Amino acid sequence: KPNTFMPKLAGVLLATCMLAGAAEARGKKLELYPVSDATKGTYQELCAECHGGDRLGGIGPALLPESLKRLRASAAAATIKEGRVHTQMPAFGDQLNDQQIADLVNMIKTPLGAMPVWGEKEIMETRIFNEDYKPVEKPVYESDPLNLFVVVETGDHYATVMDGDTFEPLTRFKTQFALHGGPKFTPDGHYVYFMSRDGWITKYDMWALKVVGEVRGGINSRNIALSRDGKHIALANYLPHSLVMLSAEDLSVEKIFDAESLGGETTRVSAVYQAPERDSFVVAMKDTPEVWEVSTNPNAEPEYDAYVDADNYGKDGAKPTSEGLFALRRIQVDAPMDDFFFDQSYKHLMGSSRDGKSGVVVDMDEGSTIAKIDLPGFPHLGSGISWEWEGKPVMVTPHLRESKISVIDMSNWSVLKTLDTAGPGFFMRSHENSKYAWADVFFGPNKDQMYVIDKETLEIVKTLKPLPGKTAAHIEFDRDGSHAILSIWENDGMIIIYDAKTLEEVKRIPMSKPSGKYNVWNKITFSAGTSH
Ligand code: DHE
Repeated sequence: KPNTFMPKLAGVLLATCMLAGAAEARGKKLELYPVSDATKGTYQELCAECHGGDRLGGIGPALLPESLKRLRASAAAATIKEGRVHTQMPAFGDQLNDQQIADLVNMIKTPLGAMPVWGEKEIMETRIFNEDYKPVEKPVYESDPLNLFVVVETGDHYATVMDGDTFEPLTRFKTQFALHGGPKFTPDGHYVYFMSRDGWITKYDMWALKVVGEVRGGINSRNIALSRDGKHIALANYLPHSLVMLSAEDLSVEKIFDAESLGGETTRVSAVYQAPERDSFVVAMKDTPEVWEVSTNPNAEPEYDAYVDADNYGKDGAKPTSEGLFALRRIQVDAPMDDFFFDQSYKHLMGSSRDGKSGVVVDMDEGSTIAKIDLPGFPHLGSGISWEWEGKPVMVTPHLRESKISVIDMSNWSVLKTLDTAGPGFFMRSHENSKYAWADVFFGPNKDQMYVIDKETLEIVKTLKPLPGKTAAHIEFDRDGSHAILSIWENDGMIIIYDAKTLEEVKRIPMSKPSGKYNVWNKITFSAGTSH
């Protein structure tokens, strides 16, 4: 049974013919060809034990096109040939020739013939608890439990828990392979939940500093959210097309929504977010023009599906389709929306169009689109942050494909200002107590730069280059906003702590590709300076 308490054969089967790799590198689609019986045999003989006979994963990760999208065929080939460091993926270069490796890459990049079944039974069979874990009455350390940081290190698949006052690590533990998205803390900061792209959810006790248990809720997953009361976990899946509700207490399945539009069209689920002010989850659908709101209030009023009886929507005579806990409300939008940003009241949702050219604002109470914003260059709304500027709220977002940062006036949903940068960015952060917002350059030759923006003048006031040539990304603040922590995104990377006022460096701590850092206080208070 796959679990993180046993040594893992995690590693991605890799590989490919150099030609195919070069084609992919140039952005061309990989030309797939039929998988031969010989290749299927090789897979069963050498790969299936760790990655599953069905390629859905086991002690090693899933080997499906959805899971391997970010891995070039040439890199996949190299992994098969040479193995992968920090994992137990062995090298097969002595047993397989280049063509056999290319054939294996072709196989793992080929979609499964049918949607894998991953229902309650399959999920529950993966659930496992840590026998070494014992609940504790109070934290086993002296540090302020609400000023701890969790640092996710995707270089070697570990996480570090760090004291936010002394910046001393308290512990470091093995995680599932390829965690993605922010870990989610319970409202009291006692527990935190991590998610891996292969759908594993890990419950961790921040007081005992121990893993509690794990469950695999999906085959290829996007992110998780925790309900306002900390009792329910929602998991957004690409594979299968589902939204899974789990008990945060014991990780058991509470409900599975098949992701389908009212018209019956199936869809991948892009992401799920907690809307604390609304006591609900808000869900982004990748392929259908709907936004879902799922109530986390057991006493939620009945909800009515608009198409059931459009004229009587919500009135006497219309048939309720759901009520109470997990009541589902569907909001129809013009086109599927990808990435979400919410204002602090969670009344307004901003989504980006899939072509990356515009932002759409939805009034969540009315369930209708109230504005469209021209925002070319793939705005990364999920990293957007907001603050008050000259008496009105502004939202500031990096762009994934253009070298700019956009400032949006949220009082009339117009672009107030555009800041030019030296490359597209990914993450932004600020803190209520800081006069600065930080934004990275994530792509291109200037990915070693980090901008500091004055929140009053809306100007870049400083460009930091902590380690020339090395990606500087993702900032998080400590609880009182007096320090900003930056990641150097390299396998032999580090975090760098800055005085948030003087912008002077305070400390460097080596870490293995610290992809994100999460401060308990900033996360549980839904600070406006952090992505939610
Ligand atoms: Fe992420 C958060 C989607 C690629 C690192 N990313 C999120 C969230 C979403 C998202 C919806 C918010 C989830 C949450 O925190 O609950 N990410 C996507 C994509 O659609 C995209 C562009 C393509 C994909 O492959 O899924 C994508 N993301 C990446 C990466 O390539 C990154 C840089 C490396 C990685 O680890 O995969 C990456 N994403 C992150 C991180 C967060 C994140 C570190 C959490 C940010 C935070 O501070 O909260």
